[in-house]
Amino acid sequence: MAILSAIWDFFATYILRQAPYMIGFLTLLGYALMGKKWYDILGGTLKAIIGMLILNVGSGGLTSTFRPILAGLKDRFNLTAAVIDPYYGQNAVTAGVEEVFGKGFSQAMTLLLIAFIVNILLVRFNKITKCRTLFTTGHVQVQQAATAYWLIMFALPGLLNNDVVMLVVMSVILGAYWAVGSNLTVKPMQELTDGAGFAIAHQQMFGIRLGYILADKLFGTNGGKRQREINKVGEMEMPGFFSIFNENMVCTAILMTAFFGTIMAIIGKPFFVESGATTEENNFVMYCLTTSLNFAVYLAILQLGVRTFVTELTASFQGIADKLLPSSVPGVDCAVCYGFGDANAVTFGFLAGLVGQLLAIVILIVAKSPVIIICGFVPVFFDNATIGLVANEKGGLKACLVIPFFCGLIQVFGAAFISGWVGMAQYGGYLGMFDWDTVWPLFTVIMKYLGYIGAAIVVVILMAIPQIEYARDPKGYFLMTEDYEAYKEYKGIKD
Ligand code: ASC
Repeated sequence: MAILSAIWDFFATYILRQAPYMIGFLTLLGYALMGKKWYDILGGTLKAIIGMLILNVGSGGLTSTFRPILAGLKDRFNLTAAVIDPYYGQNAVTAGVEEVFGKGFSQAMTLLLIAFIVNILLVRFNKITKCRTLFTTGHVQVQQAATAYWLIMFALPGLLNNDVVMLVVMSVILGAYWAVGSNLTVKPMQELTDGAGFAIAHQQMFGIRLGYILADKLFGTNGGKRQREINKVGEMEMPGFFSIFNENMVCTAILMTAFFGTIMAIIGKPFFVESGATTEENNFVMYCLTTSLNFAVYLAILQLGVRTFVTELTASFQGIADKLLPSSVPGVDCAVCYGFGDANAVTFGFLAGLVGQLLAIVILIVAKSPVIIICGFVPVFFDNATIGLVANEKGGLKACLVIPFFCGLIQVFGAAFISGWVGMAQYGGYLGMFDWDTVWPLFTVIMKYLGYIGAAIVVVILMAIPQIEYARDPKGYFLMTEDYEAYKEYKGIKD
């Protein structure tokens, strides 16, 4: 028993919660189930792990470079503000959960494990549930389990009396959200990647589907019902000077230098010297330039990581889909889709979202809101870049700018509302990603006012979503993940 528990602990800590090893584990399992030779399994597994580690260098580099800059705005303007960022959010839970609810953080990790099992079961029985996606992004699951733990305890304080019931209720809700949310991204991702065979398992899954629908309805061809030329980023003829913007690295470099250069200039050199990011002797303009250019560098690294592991993961997952989880695809980090579609849409989506967030923050300050939010890099970049990329695919440049702009507003207002209401803002941060500023606050309101009936309603709403999608296209629904070429033929989609 002790050995089993040690193995389980090791698995939970070093595999399940570490995306590179989780992806590696799935690749290994998939290839083994396909009966591949041991050296092919080894090679594929290593490529999957290394690819994901490279992706982490890119996304980690972006976050560690640009997070302090945005957070610096808080100091520059002497704001007492909650930072919306998954890591600040997680710290807020660790710091406050004992004090507010008298419960330890470790239960949130138990919640993660049980919710993951719920996700597996929902996919295993997808003939009934219609859920096709397995969450594989462990670090995100930790952050979400922590936040859900707080929100649900706040909404249903009666659960505090019985740990077992509490964990069961929470796991069903969170596991259903993982399965249903990532399932919502299957269609947008299959279209974006021309059937690469993955979904997104991240923090803006409802946002992706909403962006996809709105981009099509408002800016696109409305499901093919309307003829409209959509001008996608990257497909437009840019005249003269503007033609250099077609090159992703150049475009990112120019725009980021303009934006971050301005923000850094506003914050001022002393802040960066004090925080140890640069020195008094170093030229500040050159420092700002290099920092801004690094944006393009990290994006390029991130895309290299995606190219390294995606094919391995999706090819090997076929073994899992054939033997263990029929018709399923892996749900992966949102950054994985940045290797597809138009890379400039990533940059435009992010900037439009940043403008939205900054405007919303100014509105909060002017309106003297009791909770002030400061944008964290992770929500403002990873949410809006992802939604922008999908919106561009469906509705072109206008969709890629307008939809993330509104997402930016919603993220700040949603986060201000929920983090103030549930008492997380005073611990300095909130998860703040799109779904957690929209769908989860809604769930929390429903549960707070309707109690256990509300919790049941939340689960019913979640479980109804894949059923509705299935009912609208029973023939194409599973075909989309099983055989995308056949699906395209059936739908009459041209290459
Ligand atoms: C998150 C989070 C990160 C990033 C990363 C994006 O939500 O916690 O570290 O997004 O997953 O690639």
